[in-house]
Amino acid sequence: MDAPTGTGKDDPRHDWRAEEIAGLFELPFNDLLYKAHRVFRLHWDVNRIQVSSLISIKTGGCAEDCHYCSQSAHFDTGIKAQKTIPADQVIAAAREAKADGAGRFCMGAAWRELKDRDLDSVVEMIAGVRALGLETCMTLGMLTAGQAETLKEAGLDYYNHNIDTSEEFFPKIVTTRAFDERLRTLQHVRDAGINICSGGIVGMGESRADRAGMLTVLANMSPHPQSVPINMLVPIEGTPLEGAPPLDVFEMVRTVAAARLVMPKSHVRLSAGRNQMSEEAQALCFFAGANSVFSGEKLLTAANRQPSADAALFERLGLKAEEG
Ligand code: SAM
Ligand code: DTB
Ligand code: SF4
Repeated sequence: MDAPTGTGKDDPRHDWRAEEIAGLFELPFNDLLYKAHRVFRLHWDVNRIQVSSLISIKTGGCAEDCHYCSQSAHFDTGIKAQKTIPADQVIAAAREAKADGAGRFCMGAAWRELKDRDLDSVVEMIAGVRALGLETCMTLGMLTAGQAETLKEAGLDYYNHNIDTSEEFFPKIVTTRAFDERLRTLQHVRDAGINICSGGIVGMGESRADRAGMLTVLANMSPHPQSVPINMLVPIEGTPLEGAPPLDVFEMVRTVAAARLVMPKSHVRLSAGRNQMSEEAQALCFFAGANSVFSGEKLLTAANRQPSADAALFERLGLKAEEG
């Protein structure tokens, strides 16, 4: 029996019920992967992968208490607060990332919200990175409607703002802001005409219902987020989640497959946690519908895969990087 999974080529659904998505997670693994891969093939060249490079433009000292994060000022993780990196250094890093094959350059700051005093330098970064022929992405915390418009005018292609988990589980993970505030910033980004990058984290002790709930919120956005990062928790010493029990990797694969099924035309990014995953598990994620990764030795503060290891893996799997 074929459940309605939004397979219409030109008409993705935005009316998912959480129970329907929870039902996808309950399918036998092979059935779920088969369904997801079929939808993947309908919409994408399954041998192409979008490659984003990540830089932390402002590290540490963040006012929020996200229980997974090395950069929160609330926890003693050994990450010291640093100043914002000057725009010319950020642009130089982007030039290197482009030479290494990245198509998109994602700039992240450990801010609760963007402050107007930082707007000029952020705008300079967007213009400089764009001039290199890279797609631009920023993740700077909460934005006002006016700030989102300014970023759009500067030429920002994507804004990353994750909902992280289900609305129900969210208060167990972050207490310094509300789930609704995340949605409000995403609305400002959407209204400004910037592409949305929004996803979450698995492996924080959430239930399947929470993973399904997170995907329900994302899949009922209209349009769907153009980019959906699925992060596997990288446990950070000193954070409340340092000892979170490791998630069965097949649950990560299932989350990627379900994301592919409910958001057929979005890039689904296999994000943080690749360094902790086997190459076989990553290949399963690529089969299930993941068609984007972060490249480079470092994420924001945590280690990522060696670029040479990624190049070898992509070669063995016949995956080619998308042009930026
Ligand atoms: N401060 C901004 C914000 O929170 O929107 C931007 C940077 S924040 C580090 C970007 C995202 O990275 C978070 O929303 C979370 O989903 C992910 N992330 C952070 N730390 C992580 C970890 N230890 N493991 C997995 N994902 C993580
Ligand atoms: C996203 O979803 N994952 C990236 C990016 N958006 C900004 C960040 C991952 C951070 C992993 C932990 C670290 O490096 O501190
Ligand atoms: Fe701050 Fe973002 Fe880390 Fe939360 S995830 S503590 S908002 S840097």
